[in-house]
Amino acid sequence: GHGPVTDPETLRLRALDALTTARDRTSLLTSSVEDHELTSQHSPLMSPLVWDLAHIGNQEEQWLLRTVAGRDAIRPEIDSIYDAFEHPRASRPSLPLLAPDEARRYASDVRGRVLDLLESIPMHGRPLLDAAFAFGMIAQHEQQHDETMLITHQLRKGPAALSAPEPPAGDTTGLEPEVLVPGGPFTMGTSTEPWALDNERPAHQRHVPDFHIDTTPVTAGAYLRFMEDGGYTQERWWAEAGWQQIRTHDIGAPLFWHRDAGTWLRRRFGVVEPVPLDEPVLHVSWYEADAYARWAGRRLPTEAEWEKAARHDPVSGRSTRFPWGDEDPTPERANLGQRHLRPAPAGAYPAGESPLGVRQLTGDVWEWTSSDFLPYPGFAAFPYREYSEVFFGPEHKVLRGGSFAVGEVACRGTFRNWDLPVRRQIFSGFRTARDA
Ligand code: AVJ
Ligand code: FE
Repeated sequence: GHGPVTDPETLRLRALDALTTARDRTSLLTSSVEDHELTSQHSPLMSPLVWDLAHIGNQEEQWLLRTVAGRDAIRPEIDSIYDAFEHPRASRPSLPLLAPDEARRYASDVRGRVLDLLESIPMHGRPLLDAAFAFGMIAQHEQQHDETMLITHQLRKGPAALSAPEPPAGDTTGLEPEVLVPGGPFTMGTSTEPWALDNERPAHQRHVPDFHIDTTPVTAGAYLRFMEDGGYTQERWWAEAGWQQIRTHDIGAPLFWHRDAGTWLRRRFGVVEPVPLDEPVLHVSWYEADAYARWAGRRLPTEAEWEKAARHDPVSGRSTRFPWGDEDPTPERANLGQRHLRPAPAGAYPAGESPLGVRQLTGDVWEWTSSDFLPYPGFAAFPYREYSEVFFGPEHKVLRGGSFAVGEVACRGTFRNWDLPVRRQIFSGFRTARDA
């Protein structure tokens, strides 16, 4: 269930569960390869995995032990090494990083002290403590780095280190290709979700005119038709900067795809397999998504359109927490939490559809929107400017919905992700829309 929980024991259990779930995943991602692979650089786009591990511990120490509990630093000399703003990812392998066993010991030392703190600290009285916010924020931070580490695993060369069961089957028979979302106001963002981050706040009214949106994310098969129709060779489909990027870097397919004897193959966590045509297309940039949409005679949805499709209940007029309602995600509703290491085919998760019948808005793939990452009216940075505020502006595009790699605690109908429009290593796909 949900609703404003105030009982401190319930809040403690929720925080404990979220922190423990995140740490289980972190442990798996950092123990499934040899230690020398934790310290090496798999891609200049990413940190060595051991940096993420100690950064997770360092953020937890800074927020929960120092800021919330007022403790002194355990290892003050390491703060600057794990400050994401001081060192670009490409330079992190040359920093004096904690070795894998030291990083593991540090993160678990911090965690032990945090769990002691959680047992005794009040769950109200300061904004950081209200509804255990700081603990929820730190669990989300760890899950976000677990997704980052999964991207590093995907970029890593060599035999598979991770495996997972297949996601449920998809079925689009009987599904209309698109859904009409009726125009009118809806509530965007939230002022009540206890662990919502600053950029999701506050709730406010938006007027969105009638529009149509795809029932499912765009599939690899549909994307292949764009490619076969010369999508990558015709400038007319491309934003100017996107055309520059694909020409400069000789891009002609999604990242991790290659052609072999006339068949398109893709590499996924160390396994090469034929591109599954019914799966949402993955690892495309905003420019590729935008070009496909134009070729299809359509456009990307705005962020407000996406959120209205995902949250607006036309019967009650209310915005729900998720497409299916207010209940937390379950394995029947959404592909989340790295439970499967791929998106489910289009049409999967009928139990997760929106009231208007839009599927797979939560989980599977991050969905590019046409919108720049901007603050909502009334935005206030909390608790630090470097989470969202410093990234607002036209250089970042918003992604919505969450991928199969996103932890449940870091996923809501209001959750906002953002990245540069050239990014392709992230678990990004899209769906298209059109004016009614
Ligand atoms: C919200 C996913 C863009 O990974 O850069 C992690 C999350 N912020 N540590 C990122 C984040 C600080 C952030 N994104
Ligand atoms: Fe971080």
